Amino acid sequence: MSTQGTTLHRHLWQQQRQYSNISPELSAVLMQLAFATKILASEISRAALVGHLGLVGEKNATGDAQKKLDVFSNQVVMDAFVETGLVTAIASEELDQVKYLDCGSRAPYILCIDPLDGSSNTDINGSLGTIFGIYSRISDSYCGTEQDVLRRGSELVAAGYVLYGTSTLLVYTCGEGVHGFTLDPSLGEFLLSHPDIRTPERGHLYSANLSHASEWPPQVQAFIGSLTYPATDQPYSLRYTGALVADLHRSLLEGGLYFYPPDRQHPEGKLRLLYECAPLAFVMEQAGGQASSGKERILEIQPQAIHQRSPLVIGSAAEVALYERFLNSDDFCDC
Ligand code: AHM
Ligand code: MG
Repeated sequence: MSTQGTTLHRHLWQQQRQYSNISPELSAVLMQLAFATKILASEISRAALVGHLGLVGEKNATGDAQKKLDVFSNQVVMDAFVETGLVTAIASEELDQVKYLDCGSRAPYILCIDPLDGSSNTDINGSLGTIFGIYSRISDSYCGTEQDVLRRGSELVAAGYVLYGTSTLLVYTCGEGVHGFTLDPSLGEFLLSHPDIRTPERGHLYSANLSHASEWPPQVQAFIGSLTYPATDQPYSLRYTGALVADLHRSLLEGGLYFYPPDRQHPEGKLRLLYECAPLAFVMEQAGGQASSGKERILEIQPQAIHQRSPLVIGSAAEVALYERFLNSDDFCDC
């Protein structure tokens, strides 16, 4: 089948006809996200020209210094859903509390979002991302409740990310495979470029911030040793951009893994479960890979708070399983 010229809209229409779990409203949520991210792609590309680089001087809910582009991105996402009747609640990295929209509208979905992932890259023209997860509303209340938001990743109905790199790429899953769309800026359309993505069973790349290695458990240090000085195989190469979406995307296409274990500054891990770990875990599992905290499957973790953090190891099934074997082995610890 030729994929040339398949817009995101047409693809969703076709998927909707094929799979009953993809409702017209869910497609509409994905189209609104695509619209918001087109605005972000445009703004990111000219941020240096319009004074949108640098800090705003505030910290967000999880203590990170907010960039001007963080605040802008969050606002664009909020504006994309106000008065649509599609989304009743939004949990965002940039908001202290859950934002309830369109109370009483019976809006069917919940959105968990990191509007601008990798924001340390804004001022150096590095890769950035947006990560999103969508749940069906379960409460019957007027506005939706926090219980609608605090859900296991296994309940996600859709998830994905947008990578703002050399091109802008939207990758999503509704549980029926993983599909990628490249933004054609001349048309202003996301066009299908990566149908039915499958991640390789293993790879030869890993992504991690090794500056924290001395603070990681000895099992993780031993794991890195096994990648760098393997007994038989070729050594793994390190690739780390500082943007989870960009590193994850490389693992998705080429195999390998990304991991962010707990360290002194982040005893629970750095990455947030609801709007970073779980959506990307859903994508990775749908593509044939795995995602874990090291101890349990990310999609099985019940969140207790909207900004809850988790350790993350995500990527090819073989490497994630190997990481877990190391982490859970007594051979390398003082225990
Ligand atoms: P952010 O959402 O505030 O940008 O934080 C998440 C980012 C990830 O994209 C990236 O992999 C990681 O934090 C980088 O952290 P570090 O600078 O500690 O390596
Ligand atoms: Mg992030």
